[in-house]
Amino acid sequence: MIINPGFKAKRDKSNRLPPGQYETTDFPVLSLGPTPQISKNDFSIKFFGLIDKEIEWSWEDIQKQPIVDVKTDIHCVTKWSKFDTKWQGVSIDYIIEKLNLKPDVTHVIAYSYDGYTTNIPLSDIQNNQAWIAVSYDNKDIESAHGGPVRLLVPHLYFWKSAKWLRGIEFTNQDKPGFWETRGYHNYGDPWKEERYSFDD
Ligand SMILES: Nc1nc2c(c(=O)[nH]1)N[C@H]1C(S)=C(S)[C@@H](COP(=O)(O)O)O[C@H]1N2
Ligand SMILES: [Mo]
Repeated sequence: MIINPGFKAKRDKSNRLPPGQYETTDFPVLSLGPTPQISKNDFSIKFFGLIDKEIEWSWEDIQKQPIVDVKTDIHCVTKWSKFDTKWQGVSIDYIIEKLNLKPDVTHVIAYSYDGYTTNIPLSDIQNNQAWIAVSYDNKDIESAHGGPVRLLVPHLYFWKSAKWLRGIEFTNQDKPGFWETRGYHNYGDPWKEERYSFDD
């Protein structure tokens, strides 16, 4: 039997480090520009696209949704990995249940307050793989790390986890985002080292 090495490593707790990564214990900040300051009062997030009815939540609305704890390793394409980061957030599964997606949805596009976008296949944000994070270690997410609300998709390189999230579109078209149109890999699996588009 041939075992995919990435698959094996993912399940082997003694090897949590994807190829080419090193472990860091601090939390580096990686942003393409200045940190936008979005107050909780001004914040809202919209879910739109190929769905029955759009949902728009204020910060207060999000607090009324089921918020779960997520403990996960994260992997940045610049080669740092951080183990056991602790977030609190709303599962995308829960949001998808409410939205009633059209059957032709294949991708989601995350939109951020700084103009950043990123594309993710629908199947990668389903089944307990992605969250709308509202706090980090039970404290507000620092602005530099994407507060008030960021996307968390930890099984892909961290550039897919859009900071300062303001919307998620459900679409039947793949729309490569900020980094994906600038040479980063379209999918970004850390276990396969899908860093740049020539890593195919
Ligand atoms: N809106 C937005 N989201 C973003 C970015 C950004 O510049 N803008 N940078 C991405 C990149 S390249 C990485 S590695 C992570 C970094 O998150 P951190 O600053 O909390 O470590 O956020 C991702 N999300
Ligand atoms: Mo990154």
